[in-house]
Amino acid sequence: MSMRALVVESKIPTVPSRAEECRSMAENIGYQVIDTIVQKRKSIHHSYILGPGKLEDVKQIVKEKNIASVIFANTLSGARIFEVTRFLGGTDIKVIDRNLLILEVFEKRAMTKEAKLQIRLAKMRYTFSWGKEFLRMKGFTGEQVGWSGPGQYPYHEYEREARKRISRLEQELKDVYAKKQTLREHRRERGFPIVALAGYTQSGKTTFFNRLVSETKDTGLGPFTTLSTFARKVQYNGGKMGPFDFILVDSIGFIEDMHPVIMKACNTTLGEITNSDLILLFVDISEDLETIFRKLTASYQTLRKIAADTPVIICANKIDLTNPIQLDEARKLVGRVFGGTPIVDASALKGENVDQVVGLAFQHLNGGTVPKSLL
Ligand SMILES: Nc1nc2c(ncn2[C@@H]2O[C@H](COP(=O)(O)OP(=O)(O)OP(=O)(O)O)[C@@H](O)[C@H]2O)c(=O)[nH]1
Ligand SMILES: [Mg+2]
Repeated sequence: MSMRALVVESKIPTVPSRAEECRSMAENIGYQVIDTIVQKRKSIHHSYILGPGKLEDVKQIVKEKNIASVIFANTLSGARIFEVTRFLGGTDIKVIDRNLLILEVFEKRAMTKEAKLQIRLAKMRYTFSWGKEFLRMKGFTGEQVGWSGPGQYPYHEYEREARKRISRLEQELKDVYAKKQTLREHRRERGFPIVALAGYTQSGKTTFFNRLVSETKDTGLGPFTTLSTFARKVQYNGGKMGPFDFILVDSIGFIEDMHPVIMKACNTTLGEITNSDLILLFVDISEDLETIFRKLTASYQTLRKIAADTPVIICANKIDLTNPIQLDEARKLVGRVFGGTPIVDASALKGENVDQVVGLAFQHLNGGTVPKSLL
C-alpha cells in the first residue's frame, strides 16, 4: 500500500499548530509526507474543515502527487471525515484526523496484551458513533469501508455488536489490570514505596528506567515508544542514603490535547501513576523554550487529572544537550508552571545526577522534606 501522505491543518487562533507534530508522528510510522498544508482560519469550516476552495486545492494535489492518505492535524467528527473523504474522491483516499493518527502510532508500537487491548478499545470507542456514516458511505461508493467499519451489518446490529465488543474489551483489560494490581499489593505489603515515571512522550523515562533496573526496554523509537507500564524493584546503593529499595514504574507518555476517548482507554495504564507514592516527572530540557512550556503545561494538566494529590519531583532531563543559560531559562519556566515543586537536573542517558534524583526521592518518601502535590 502506498504511504504517500499529506498533512493538512485548519489553523484557528485559539489552538496551537499541531501540523509539525503530526508530520513527525506520521513519518515515524512509515508515512511518506509529501507536503504540509496549513490554512489559517477564524474557525473550522462547518463541513469541509478548510474552506471549500482550499480543499479543492488539496484535491488537486492528491491527484497530481498520487497521495493515498490525507492526515488532518485537527480533531474531526466522523461526519466531517466522511464529508471530506467524499469531497476528495471517495474511499480510494484515506482521511484520518490527529486522534486516528495517534491510534495508528499506538497500533504500531503495541507489544503487550495490555497495550493491544487499550488500542482496540480506543478505536472502537472513537469510531462507535460513526456507524451511520460508515453505512451511508457504503451506500455512496457501493463498497465496504475500512477500519473497524460495520461491514455488511445493518446499523442497529452493528451498534449492538459494537457495544458488546466494547464491554468485552473493557472486561479483558480489567482482568489484565487486576493481575498487576495483585502484584503491586504484594509489593506494597512488603513495604516498598512506588515511584512512577511520568512525563511527555520522548522525555527520557524509559532511558532512566533502564539505567536503574538494568533493562533494555525500547527507547527513542518516536512518540509513544512505551505503551504499557512496567514495574521493577530497584535496590539502590548508589547514594549517600544507604540502601534504598523501591518499585519503579515506567509508563505511557503524555501528549498535548489527548482525546478523552484515548485517555480513557489508557486509564488502567495511567492508573499506575495515580497509585504511586511519588511521581518523577520528566521534562526534556534541551528543546526550545516554547516547546518546553507547551509540554510542561500538558504534563501539568494531565497530572492534575490523574494524580493531583501525589507528590511530584521534576527531573529536568537531557542536560548533556543544553548549556547553562538555556538550563537557567528552562528552570524558570518549570517554576512558572509547577510553582514550588522541586527540580533536579539530570541526564538519564549519560547517568549524570541520577544519584541526586534518587536521593531526593528517598528524602521525600522518608519525610526528610515535605512532599508537595499539585493540589
Ligand atoms: N542526549 C540525551 N538523550 C536522552 C536522554 N534521555 C533520553 N534520551 C533520548 O531521548 C529519546 C527518548 O527516550 P525514551 O527513554 O524512549 O523516552 P520516553 O519518555 O520513555 O518516551 P515514550 O516511551 O515515548 O513516552 C531516546 O532517543 C533517548 O536516547 C538524555 O539524558 N540525554
Ligand atoms: Mg518510554
